[in-house]
Amino acid sequence: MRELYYLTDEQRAIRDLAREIAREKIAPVAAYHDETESYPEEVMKFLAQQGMMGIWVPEAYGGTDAGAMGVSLVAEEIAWACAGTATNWGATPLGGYPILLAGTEEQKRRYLPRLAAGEILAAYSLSESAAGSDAAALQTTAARKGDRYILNGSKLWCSNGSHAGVITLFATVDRSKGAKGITAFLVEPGFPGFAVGKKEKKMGIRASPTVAFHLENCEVPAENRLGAEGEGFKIAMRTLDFTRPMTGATAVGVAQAALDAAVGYARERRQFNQPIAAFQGVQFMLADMAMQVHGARLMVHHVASLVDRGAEGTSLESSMAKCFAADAAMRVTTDAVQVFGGAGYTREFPVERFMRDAKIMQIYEGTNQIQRLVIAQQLVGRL
Ligand code: COS
Repeated sequence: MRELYYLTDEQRAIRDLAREIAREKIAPVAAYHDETESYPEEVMKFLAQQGMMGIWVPEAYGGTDAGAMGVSLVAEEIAWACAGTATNWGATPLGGYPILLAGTEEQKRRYLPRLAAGEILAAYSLSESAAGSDAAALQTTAARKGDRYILNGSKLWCSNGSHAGVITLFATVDRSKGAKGITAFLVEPGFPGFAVGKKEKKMGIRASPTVAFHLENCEVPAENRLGAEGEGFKIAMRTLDFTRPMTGATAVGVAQAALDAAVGYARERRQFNQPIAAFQGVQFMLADMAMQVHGARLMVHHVASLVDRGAEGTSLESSMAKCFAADAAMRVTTDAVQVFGGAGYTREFPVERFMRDAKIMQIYEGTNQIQRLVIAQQLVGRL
């Protein structure tokens, strides 16, 4: 594929460094961490050493300020090698972006430099057992008591939550107010009353821990409230507008990896005295896969460039990019398994992992049904 002419030299340099790390350090251990469901500790440390944790952070707080495009480029490259590692990496911009959006100067100075350096990682905790797609229905409570808030409840499905030094966690100060009661807090795992709960056993992205949190009279200093009481839902949604393109980019990375593997295998594998790539049926599959990957990437880059130009209200383009890219990844990885035939169904080849990993892209950061709902609401309004 031809070079993407619209990238700046800086964006190309960031992408090329991420590509090198992904191919040399991450790809060789991806199958191991998938198989053993273990945390890629060394890889995460290396990403931090190479300055990859701070690309979304402004220079004033120690980052490289590469914006949504930088985040998308890096997410794609890491996901090409290991979608679980990309999820661990992406949890920090996801958990940290609310600080950029709504943090006080003091909060920014306290957390952003450490996040940029990779000294601590972040996570984002919105979901609960009864509040998945219906995020505003969350039940975890926060009650002000003097100079602190007391939080009670349980959160679910937090990516990289067990390894985060700060978690942007959403609770309600008044359940009767629905979305308008939701408030964001910066919770540290050492706060009294905070505990990490069970780690899910998952189909894919097994290098990424997905955990529950339990808050039992958890004490959060009032200075760790992010934004005003009741502003949390909007902070949560605006953050997702920023990070859904990153999820789309993760899906593009997995899809590109599946396409690369399928092309390589189709050229090598011989049946009926010729490489299977010589059959038009296989060629058409590969051509459709390539168009899906390319289209998804362009949608992701389009919304990333909108965000970086300071466009207001990118929900439509963010949801389109996330939804299209995730569906593309599911289709492309499924077809890659088909091109590999029986071999693709075994764990000797990576395409079955890509297919399992792609599935979560249609679910996390808002299911693709929720994305379609957001898109439709932008088209026809609220009826
Ligand atoms: N940016 C800013 N404000 C937003 C917003 C956005 N992208 N989306 C919604 N809001 C505001 C609305 O404008 C509304 O404000 P007002 O009451 O002042 O008008 C408020 O938030 C409530 O919005 P809405 O009524 O649309 O909320 P719903 O309860 O209907 O929920 C969906 C909206 C379904 C889109 C939301 O719950 C959602 O995204 N769910 C999926 C959650 C998710 O992605 N989970 C995974 C995340 S963890 S990785």
